[in-house]
Amino acid sequence: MALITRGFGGRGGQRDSRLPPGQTHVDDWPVLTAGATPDVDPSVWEFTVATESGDPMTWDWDSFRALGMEEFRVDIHCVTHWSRLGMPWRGVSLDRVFEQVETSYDYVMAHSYGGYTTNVPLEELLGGRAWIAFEADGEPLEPEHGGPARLVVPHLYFWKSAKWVRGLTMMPQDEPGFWEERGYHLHGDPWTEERYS
Ligand SMILES: Nc1nc2c(c(=O)[nH]1)N[C@H]1C(S)=C(S)[C@@H](COP(=O)(O)O)O[C@H]1N2
Ligand SMILES: [Mo]
Repeated sequence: MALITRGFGGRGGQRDSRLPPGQTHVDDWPVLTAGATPDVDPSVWEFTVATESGDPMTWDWDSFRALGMEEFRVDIHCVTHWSRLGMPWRGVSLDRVFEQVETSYDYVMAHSYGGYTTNVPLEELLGGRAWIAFEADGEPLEPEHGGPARLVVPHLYFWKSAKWVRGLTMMPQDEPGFWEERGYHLHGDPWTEERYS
């Protein structure tokens, strides 16, 4: 039986169908951070969702994780052309969060400790497609990878997966976050190469 190493199919002329156009598979996990790594202790970590009601919802470490931790295995795609395939994670689905949130707004700005922001349409955070992750590769998230908690939206380029996430703000219209203001695509679908605008 012939064994094909996944991700190196290009050599044999057969490309891994899990790789979006222009992406190369890596086995390591590069760190990409604009600025310093903030030091966020679980004892002070909070997650806040702000809506048009003016009365934000806030969870602490234990109450947020009690919303329901699940395991998920996904591929991640960085706009700088690397992808990691089949990564195991643990976290809380944003479906669990939005079961508790009342809003008529359709867009979300994710906010991080340290000031990073990124925008995502609400619909794309629902339907089992986005999580607040606490573990990756079977270990608590390293600080450099966004520990103690990060957003993971694997069907969009990885810059949408805000590290050190602290909350979400609902918005009536789509607005650019940190990288989107600096030329990255407002949406960021890797399959249609929405890299830059
Ligand atoms: N808070 C924060 N989140 C962030 C970033 C950042 O600089 N700050 N970089 C983004 C980018 S551009 C990428 S590719 C991924 C990288 O995540 P990693 O360092 O865990 O690979 O995080 C995204 N989330
Ligand atoms: Mo990135």
